[in-house]
Amino acid sequence: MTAINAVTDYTLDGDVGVITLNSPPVNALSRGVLEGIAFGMQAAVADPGAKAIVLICEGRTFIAGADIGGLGSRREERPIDPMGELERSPKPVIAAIHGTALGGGLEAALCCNYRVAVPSARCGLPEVNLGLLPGAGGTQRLPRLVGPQKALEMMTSGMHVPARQCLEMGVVDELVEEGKLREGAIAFARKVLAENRPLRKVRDISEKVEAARGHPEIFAEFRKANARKFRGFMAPEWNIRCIEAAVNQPFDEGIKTEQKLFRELLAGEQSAAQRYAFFAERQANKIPDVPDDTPLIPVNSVGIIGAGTMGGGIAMNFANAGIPVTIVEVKQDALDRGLGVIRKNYERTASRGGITAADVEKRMGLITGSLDMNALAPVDMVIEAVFERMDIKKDIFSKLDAICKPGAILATNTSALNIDEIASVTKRPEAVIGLHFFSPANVMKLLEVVRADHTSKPVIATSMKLAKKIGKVAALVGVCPGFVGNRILGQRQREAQKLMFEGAMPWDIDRVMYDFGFPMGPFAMSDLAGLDIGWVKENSRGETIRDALCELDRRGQKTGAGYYDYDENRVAHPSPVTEKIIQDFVARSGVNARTITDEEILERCLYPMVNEGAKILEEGMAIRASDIDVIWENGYGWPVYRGGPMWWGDQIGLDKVLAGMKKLQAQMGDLYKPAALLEKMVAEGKNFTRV
Ligand code: T1G
Repeated sequence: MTAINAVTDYTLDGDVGVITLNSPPVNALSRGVLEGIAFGMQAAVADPGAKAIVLICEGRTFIAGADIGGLGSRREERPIDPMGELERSPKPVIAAIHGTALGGGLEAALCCNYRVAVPSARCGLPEVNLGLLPGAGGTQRLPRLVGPQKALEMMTSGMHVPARQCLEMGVVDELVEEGKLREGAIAFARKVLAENRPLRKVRDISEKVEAARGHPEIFAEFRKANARKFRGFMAPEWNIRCIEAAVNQPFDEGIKTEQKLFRELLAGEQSAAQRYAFFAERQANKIPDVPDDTPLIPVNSVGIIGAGTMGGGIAMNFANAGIPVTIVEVKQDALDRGLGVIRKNYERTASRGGITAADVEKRMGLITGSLDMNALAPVDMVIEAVFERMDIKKDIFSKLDAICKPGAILATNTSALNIDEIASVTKRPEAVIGLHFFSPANVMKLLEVVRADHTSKPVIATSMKLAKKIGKVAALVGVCPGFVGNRILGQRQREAQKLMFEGAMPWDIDRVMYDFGFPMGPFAMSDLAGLDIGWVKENSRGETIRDALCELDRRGQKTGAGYYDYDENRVAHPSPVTEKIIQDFVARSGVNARTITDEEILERCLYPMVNEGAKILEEGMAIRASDIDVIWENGYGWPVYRGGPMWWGDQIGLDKVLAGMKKLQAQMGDLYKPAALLEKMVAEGKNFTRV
């Protein structure tokens, strides 16, 4: 065995030279890995005993892409050409794939003559999720292997394709036995030699791209079908343009196009924000006083109290992860209804091909209904998801305390109530934690894990790990009104309401939020959710615009009218009825309505969010600014290409945010008082997220 460098070694196994990379955690294409490939290839090519070459990785995965943290940093180093060394080899080169061959990792594999993989492996070009595109030839090679349509789907979604599908598409040439990748790859190399197979280069395979030449409709139709999903993002369009180049330009010209468009994205604000978001999501799992080796509590069974919208959605998360769930209701009809909704959700997913009918039955089989809380005695964790009333929650937790086994975690899904108060009725406050799911709980990625005063470190560590297991993005927050996400949302909602009394119409405010990149604005959201949440007809006195609308039975989309009028296709239209109601309210309030610019609407809605984030950090209700950004991207639709409220505040300039808050404070009082931390950051020339 020859050490090529610190992360690469070369061995001759019979007549096959094996280059092995070992650079934890994911064999990312650091300078060392790149040199390891280049110099390892030179050694293998020079080795007379090697008739074929295998490129393989130790650890959890084949190369999972470029070293994202190092992207964009300029370093003057000796030029090397690892991809060229692979592709120009005079001996057959076989990539041996396990784990996830992603981005530059798959691109390296595509420079090899052949690729083998274990069935559990997955391949993808997910650069789009980082606001980028494959910058090492993948945009030109992948379409040549799989055709432009599949390349469009893979590269603009960033999907990880399972090995079996990769085999069917031609990305992988053979599946080898699980756990025997090295042997399988060497055997495949020997087969290539024995059959005297050609030194096939992906760059020379042109049938599929030539067949697409002269059919611009492939791209036009794809763009049209995905316009809504790609709205505001640059990277999907730039990926599409590279695939068009693969179809219409010779390979080397296409590479030049790829390089040009890659550099444009890498230099842009969107990719900087999306690469920040990638690390922010992973940083959120790191809790300074809860070390990685904190013992975990096994959670192999879960109880849910409440089979309503939230309880049902939460239950699905665990069934999806193969964890048995007992869901408890108080009445049979509520339980039956809840289980029926779960089944319907699964069947809808199956009808779209997302899961199979067998998956539906398997997951439903993991969910047991009960009317008896004692059924929760053996479970490892209970999540309470009932009405937001403290008396009801206290009653439930005192019962759970008596029923559940020692060591069971008692979690509440409350979105705002004080978890310390809930914990106070139990003898095990150390086992009480908040797991704040977002509706629909089986869809929304965000989970706010709420640490109460006495919550133990094992319970926190277990909850954070469990979040990842059920496919959630978790952030640890503290006990305060609205925790972090809703507390910041309250700032935006208040300003939106106030702007209506100053002359802005709901559709003006929604448009500004939509154009900023949110999926929809606050008023469209309210119409979707229903204006009558918490509204009681008998007590309604028309004191607010919402009351006035509900009293006219304008309770949102479900009644065909709310802030907006909805046509038969549920398309929202500004409503003269709503406009009149608002104008009457404004007239009665004595305020002189004025024209409010889009810029003022944006600042009024977003600056107080940044300021509230600063207060949250001051109070220790979030560990770091990027956790706040993770929460707002994954729970409230903040556009990931804008990084999150705290990243955005840095981008705008905290001095500008501070000046804006001071101006509002001077005009409208201390509600807009700048956070001390915001003042401090500006005084010290610091920012929240830029490292
Ligand atoms: N670069 C640097 N660090 C990375 C990394 C990467 N590509 N991928 C993962 N990590 C770190 C991550 O920060 C974490 O660190 C640890 O590895 C485990 O990750 C030229 C330009 C591979 C599916 O986009 O999708 O190639 O927190 O917690 O859930 O065209 O990581 O432990 O300190 O996510 O098992 C393209 C990104 C790059 C893949 C594993 N590649 N990574 O998921 O573990 S751009 C990607 C992932 C590119 C070329 C272009 C996932 C994973 P720490 P993890 P996981």
